[in-house]
Order: sequence, then C-alpha cells, then structure tokens
Amino acid sequence: MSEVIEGTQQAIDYSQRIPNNVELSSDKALQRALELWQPAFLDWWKDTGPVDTSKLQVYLRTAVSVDKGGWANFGYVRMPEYRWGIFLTPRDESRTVNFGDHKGEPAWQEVPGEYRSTLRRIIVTQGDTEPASVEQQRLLGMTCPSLYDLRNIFQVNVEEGRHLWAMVYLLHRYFGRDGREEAKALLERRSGDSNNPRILTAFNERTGNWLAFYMFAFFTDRDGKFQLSALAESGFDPLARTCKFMLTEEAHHMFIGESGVARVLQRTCEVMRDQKVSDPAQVRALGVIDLGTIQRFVNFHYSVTLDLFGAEISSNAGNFYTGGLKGRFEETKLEDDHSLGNDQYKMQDMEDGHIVNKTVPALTALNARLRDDYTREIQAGLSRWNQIPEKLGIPFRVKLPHPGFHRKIGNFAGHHISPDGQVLSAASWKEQASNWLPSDDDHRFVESLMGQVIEPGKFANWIAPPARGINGLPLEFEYVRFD
Ligand code: BYC
Repeated sequence: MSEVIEGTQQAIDYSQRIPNNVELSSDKALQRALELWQPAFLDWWKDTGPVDTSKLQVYLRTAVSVDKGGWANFGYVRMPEYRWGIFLTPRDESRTVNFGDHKGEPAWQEVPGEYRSTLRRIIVTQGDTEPASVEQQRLLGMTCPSLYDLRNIFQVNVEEGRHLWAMVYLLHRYFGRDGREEAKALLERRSGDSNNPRILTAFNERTGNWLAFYMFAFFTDRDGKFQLSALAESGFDPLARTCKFMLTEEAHHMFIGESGVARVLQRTCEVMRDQKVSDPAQVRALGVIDLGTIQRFVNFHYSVTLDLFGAEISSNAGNFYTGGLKGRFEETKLEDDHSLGNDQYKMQDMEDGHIVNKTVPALTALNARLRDDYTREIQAGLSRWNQIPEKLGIPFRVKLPHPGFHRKIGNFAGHHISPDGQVLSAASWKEQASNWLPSDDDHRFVESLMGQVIEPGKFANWIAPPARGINGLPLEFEYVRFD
C-alpha cells in the first residue's frame, strides 16, 4: 500500500508518513505539526495500548478508501506499524447548515469565531473518549477467549486510535495553538487516573474482563454511534465529514459487542438446557456465566452509558443545536422546521421525590431525545438476544432497567431508583444493590473464568463460537500470529 489509491476524493495517500485524503502535503506547517504529534501518539500507544503486543502479527483491516463499497484492506500488521491516518468523506459543495439559526447558509469550511470555544470543547470531549477506551481495554488480550476475539479487540483498539487522529486533525487544522495544546493534553489524561482522568465518567470505569468488554462495545460504542451521528449533522463541514467516516468503523465495534454477549448467552443457555440446571451456583460450577450476572452487567453498562448523554435538560445541548453545531439523530430525515422554537418533548423527571411525566421545550430536551433514540436501538438488540433463551427453552429474558436507575448525571442523579422504576430510600437501595449491579463476587467469578485461549479454532468454555470468521475466513484461521 505505498501508492495513492485511485479515485479523486475517495483516495487515501499511503505514500505519506501520515496517510490521508486531505492533501496534507499541501499545508507544510500543518503537516509538520502533525508529524511532531505522531511520535507522541506512538509513545502513548506503547505506554497505554494493549500490553506486550508489539511483536504480534494481527490480521487487521486498514482503510484504503472512504468509498462506501470497498474501503477495507485485510492483512497481517504489527500494531505499532498500523497506518493511522486522516480520512474524511468527500466534500459535498452544495451542503448547507441544516438546522438552527443558520439553517440554509452554506456549510462552514472554517470555524465561525463565535462558536470556536464551544466547537473545540465538543471535539475535545469526543476525542478524549477514544484513547480512554484503549486504555480501559489494555490488559484484556492476556485473557482472550480465542484468537478470533483477540484479533477483534485489537481491531477495535487500532480504530479507536484512528478516531483520536480524526479529532486531532481537526484540532490542529482549525484551532491553531489552542488546538495543538488540546491535542497534546489528549495524550496526557489517563482513564481512571485520579489526578488527570478522562473527561466523561464512563471512560474512567474499569473494563476488567471480556464480559465487560462486550457490554461496553454494545452499550457504550452505541453511544459513540449516536453522538457521532449528531455531530455528522454539524454545520461545521470538516467535523461532519470526519464523523461520517468514523461511523463506518463504529458499526463493526457494535457488532463485536452484540455478538459477544449473544455468544455468552448462547453458551450459558445451552449448558443449562443440556445439564438441566438453573440454580446460579450450579450454573457457575459448570464454568459458564449465570444469567443473573449477565443481567447485572447489563444494568451497570446501560446506566453508566446513559450518563454519557449529559443532563436530560441541557441548555448546552439547546445552544449546540441553535448554533448549528450538533444536530439530532438523522436530522435531515426528520420532517419539521429544524429550529424547534415552538416544539415540545415528553420526558420523565423527578418532582418532590416522585417520577413524573412532563412536557418541556424540545430545544432543552435534546440530550433526552438522543438518549431515547439510543434506547430504542438498544432495546431492539436486547430483543435479538432474548431469542436465544427463547429458542433453547430457558425462561429468562434480559431487561433494561428504568432510565433513572443508578444515574450520576441528570434528573435522576442523587435519587435511589430500582431497575423497575420504584423510588427508594438510600438505605433500601443500598441493601438491594448487589441484586442489581455486579458485586465483587460477580467480578471475581467472571474473572476466574478468563484465561488466554490462543490455539486456532478453540474457544473458552464460557462462550460459544461465532457464526462465521473474519472476512470470509474459517474460525480455525490464525487471526493473530505470535511468532
Ligand atoms: N461525565 O449540559 P450537560 C464514543 C459535564 S462515546 C462527566 O449535562 P451537555 C466512544 C459536561 O461536559 C461518545 N461530565 O451536558 C464510545 C458539562 O460540563 P461543562 C462521546 C459530564 O454539555 C466507545 C456539564 O457536565 N462523544 O465516541 O449537554 C469507545 C453539564 O453538561 C458528563 C460525545 O460525548 C459525564 N458523563 O452534554 C470509544 C460527544 N456529562 O461544559 C468512543 C461530544 C456531562 O459545563 N460531547 N458532563 O464544564 C457532547 O456532546 C457533550 O459534551 C455531552 C454532554 C453529550 C457529553
């Protein structure tokens, strides 16, 4: 991959030190600044990326074009040599700002002065999540359930690294010195560090085992999808174009999460059916993850991910929208005036210690709306999961907890709400918390199952094999080479 791939704007120039399709070589100052950031990125990867992996050869996909059909090239790569680069979808010259006060103006190719600090803040917040997730997952390779899964987590990790590049390009290209300082700081914060943590709470939680990883990829990467979709509507065209390409990569991460949890459920339900057991202790004794534990992980990951949408009522979100900076999910497909000045939105809130239904100005409820769009997709995923116990005759269904359950941000923060939506006293909630959230014992048990399985075609006992391999290859393929 040493030449320019054909096809004008779709092309990615791999002959450059930083692969790109933004004609980086025509802006020498920018190119130099990014070439200075590049070794700092590689140092960060060595320090906090997947441990002990620099010599492994991993069967990875690399973007060769931003064209919808065939952008991926598969081959063995040593991860520090992965070609991280800058890829934006092609510019549509006729694109306009599609919502808010500037609706109808040509989409901005430069940052409007009045929105400079707000846009920078949004881009930094998005950018900060990407390295954070790599840091959260850095030890998981040591306990992978198969080579197939090992390759998948590394694919996710290198692509999150590329998503960091995507935001860093915007910071360097459009925000001058402040942008360069923010890009540097993105490599300095660390997930879970008490002195210099990542910005959003969920990105400081531990991802200590593979069940947590699949849950994270299902629940939290899907927040990524919804936030990126909202930013892909931005009037600031370079942000919209980079988010559009990031979304194509995000889809595979969510697949890994959804199919990962499905395979855990499949294996547990098969063992329960074949061995005729349902008691959690007996299920655990057979070396698979009991269904109650799976439900508690769902409760945890869903609730911490809801916090990532910010407060349900948010003047920030209203201002982002009015300014044309961050739209709604599928903004241009929605049929209304795209200004929301007179619109209302129905949502739940807390009043005098009770959960009440309320109608509020739609402009202030945009975080709640995006969260509701997200929950609809999550619920559809749970319905797919629930076909597994149903088919195997196991009377269990995974359920989403009430949106107020275990919240630290927004209307419900500070209240004690059970998964079925009862408002409780602090004492009563605490007494029952271990039924609802993974306990230390649950973590210990799940972690006791984790052991590195690296024989091609073999899978750990607690997870079913996937339906098919990567890129049409068999499950026995050597997805990671250790030599
Ligand atoms: N933790 O009005 P509010 C992804 C702060 S995931 C800590 O409620 P707003 C990925 C907030 O910053 C997607 N602090 O919220 C997935 C604000 O502080 P300031 C990431 C929080 O601003 C897997 C204050 O509280 N992308 O890509 O309407 C793997 C009041 O804010 C939190 C984005 O998030 C929190 N959870 O919305 C890899 C998109 N929530 O400014 C990657 C960009 C809020 O008053 N970000 N705060 O000091 C945004 O659009 C908004 O910042 C948020 C918050 C939606 C996050």
